[in-house]
Amino acid sequence: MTPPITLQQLGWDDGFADDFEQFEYLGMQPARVIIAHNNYFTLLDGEREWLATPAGRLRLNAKRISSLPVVGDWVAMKPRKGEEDRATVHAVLPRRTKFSRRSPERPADEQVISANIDTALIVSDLVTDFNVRRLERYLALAHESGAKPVVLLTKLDLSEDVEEMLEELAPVARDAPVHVISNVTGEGVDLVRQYLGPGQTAVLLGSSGVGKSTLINSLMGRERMNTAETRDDGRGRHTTTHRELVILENGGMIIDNPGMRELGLWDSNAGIRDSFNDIAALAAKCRFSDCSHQSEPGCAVKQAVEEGTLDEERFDNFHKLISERASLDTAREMQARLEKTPGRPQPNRSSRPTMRKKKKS
Ligand SMILES: Nc1nc2c(ncn2[C@@H]2O[C@H](COP(=O)(O)OP(=O)(O)OP(=O)(O)O)[C@@H](O)[C@H]2O)c(=O)[nH]1
Ligand SMILES: [Mg+2]
Ligand SMILES: [Zn+2]
Repeated sequence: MTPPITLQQLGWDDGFADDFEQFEYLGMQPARVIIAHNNYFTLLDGEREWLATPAGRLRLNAKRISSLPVVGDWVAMKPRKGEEDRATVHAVLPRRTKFSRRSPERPADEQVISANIDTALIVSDLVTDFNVRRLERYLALAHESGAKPVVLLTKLDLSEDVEEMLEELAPVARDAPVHVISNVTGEGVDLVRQYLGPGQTAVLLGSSGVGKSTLINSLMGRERMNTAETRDDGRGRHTTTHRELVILENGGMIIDNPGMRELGLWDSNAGIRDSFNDIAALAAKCRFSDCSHQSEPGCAVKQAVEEGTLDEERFDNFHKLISERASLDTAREMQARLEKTPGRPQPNRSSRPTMRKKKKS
């Protein structure tokens, strides 16, 4: 059991209280989602834990799966009569920040992974997982989320060419801080605590096996999370299977995630702009203001690639993310058109027949 924790310690403040006011009149109480299981959630309300499911109406009115609760969300809930520790979630309060990807199952839909996060800790190891192009992708998603992106490179104890990797990462991480850590020797782990002050929430993102759950154990000084067996290389198997918000002793909060294989960009204009601001600065010098940096004359971006001041692979990845963004727009347009076709079932709606309310005259 989690010890009693107040709403304020969970990050509740006047802004959330304002958003909640309308639900208070309806006899609801606020709570934060700390674990997302397949069909239910664990909530903390400042006093105790609840097992909760979304109300039928919330499910029904959620045009998109992204409107349903996720870990980190603040929700309006009501305890269920006659059922101990059970509650129903009636609404999700507006999210201040959210980390989203394109749903692997429904490519025209957004999948929100976690909400109300202050810091996105992007984790890679320095051994088998290190890949600057993938980190570039994570950084674009993190920039889009509204949270502060930070890169953590684990397994320092096993790596010999750290300097080389850091050099490769510097033009990609840009303003995002980069820390190297070892969960075995403990080196660098304390650096992570600066992002985990009381009431602050960080999320761990990264492939399976990079040591996300092990880092939580290092921070807590005990085996709080299940981690892969030491001999397991972590590939092809996910040790963590659900998303969970863990509360540290000092009151900081950290969300563990299963490793993500697919990381398709969702709304990413700001994310791409911010994480590729070096390319944006060059683009301002192109002869044509709408230059696509492909074959136009006077292209400052192409010139930088030719001169070697802009890494060609970074430039290629930038194009890849931009075209992914365009393909998402197409998928969404098609979905919108399908939804307008009469007689088509609406996506993500319950198959239960709805009783139509008579219009008040
Ligand atoms: N040598 C070394 N091993 C580490 C370090 N951090 C984690 N490991 C090991 O890496 C393996 C995977 O760690 P996990 O913490 O389970 O990885 P994860 O990122 O949580 O993986 P998923 O839950 O599958 O997403 C375990 O065997 C850990 O003991 C480190 O800094 N150094
Ligand atoms: Mg894990
Ligand atoms: Zn150009």
